[in-house]
Amino acid sequence: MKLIFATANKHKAEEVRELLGDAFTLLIPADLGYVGDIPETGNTLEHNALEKARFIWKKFGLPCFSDDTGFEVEALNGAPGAFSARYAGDVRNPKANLRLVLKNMDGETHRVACFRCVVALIIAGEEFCFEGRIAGLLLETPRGEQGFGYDPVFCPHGYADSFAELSIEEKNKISHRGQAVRKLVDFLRQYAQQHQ
Ligand code: ITT
Repeated sequence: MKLIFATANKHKAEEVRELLGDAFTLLIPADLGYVGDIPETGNTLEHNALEKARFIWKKFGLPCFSDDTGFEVEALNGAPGAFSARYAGDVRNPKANLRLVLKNMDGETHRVACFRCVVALIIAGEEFCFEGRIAGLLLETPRGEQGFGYDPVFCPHGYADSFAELSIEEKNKISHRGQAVRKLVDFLRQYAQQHQ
């Protein structure tokens, strides 16, 4: 099955490609010649995930899905949340976002945080959402070179390593995105059987 992943984030695409395996041919908009913006204008992950998927569905009419992820810090009342990509300003700068979270959490001892991911799928014009969530602690200083975004400052509960110290395979096993994409795959397998 051919699927478009409505993302401009190469790291996400790499993780998702690993999760989908060979049963699906994964394309990103750039593979189809589209390198423009994919709008995400809402205040919630659900809104943004559906908005991104609808945009790409309208453009190409092929089964497509998107991923909207938020990093939610309890002591910041859930911020940066749906604004994770633009926390430090409209020009998306993951390093500046990470620095700003650390600055806003300076001196704070309650450091529980989570990643939440909503995957929105559109297939034959019908919309479905799948969610994944992982909780852990916000570290005081970044650690590790793998991953992307907020990974260097997030240590999942029960682990000694930050997400950026785990391999893609290890991160995928437990991550917000791993959970949501496994639900997507289960759904697509059933869907394919029912529509043979
Ligand atoms: P697309 O919308 O094109 O998919 P994006 O990077 O804008 O890509 P989001 O709106 O979901 O994606 O971004 C949320 C922000 O959270 C963004 O700054 C990412 O760097 C960060 N982020 C997303 N997933 C992450 C992960 O698994 N680990 C660490 N940071 C992540």
